[in-house]
Amino acid sequence: MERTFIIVKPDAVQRGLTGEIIKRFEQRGLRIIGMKFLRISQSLAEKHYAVHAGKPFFAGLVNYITSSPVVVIAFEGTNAVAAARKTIGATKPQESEAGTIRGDFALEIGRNLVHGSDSVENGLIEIGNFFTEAELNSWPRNTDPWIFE
Ligand code: DAT
Ligand code: MG
Repeated sequence: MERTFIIVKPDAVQRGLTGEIIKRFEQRGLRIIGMKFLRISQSLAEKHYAVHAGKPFFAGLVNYITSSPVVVIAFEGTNAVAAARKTIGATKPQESEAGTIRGDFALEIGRNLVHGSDSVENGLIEIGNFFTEAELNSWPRNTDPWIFE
């Protein structure tokens, strides 16, 4: 079962979109296996976005993601990484399709509401950065046979 890591970013929490965003992944069929509400530290933000270190937008990105609390979620499901990315929409909200989270609720790249892992490998690394093994529960959901073939 594939895993992916989601951040409901500060703008989404501030705008009261936390429930709306979690709902979209849940109704897609992804199974929550870990979730918490926290303020991301400077060092954790720099670790999470290490691939973007040195880019012109890096400082602003770290500043944004640490600016107020977020909700972090680990999800499980078939093709969880690609499914979540599709549900999130393109990085630049002006290119995000209507019906995606960013296409429905965002206008600017620096306020794009949600993070989703871009590969299975990175998903596992990101989950490991935010959760201990004890905080993750891969549980049998009663609806699983109606979502996973
Ligand atoms: P995504 O969040 O869709 O995975 P990404 O990993 O390429 O996108 O970049 C991480 C975040 O960094 C993205 O959500 C917004 C910001 N970002 C990316 N490219 C940017 C750019 N050219 N200008 C400003 N912010 C950018
Ligand atoms: Mg990314």
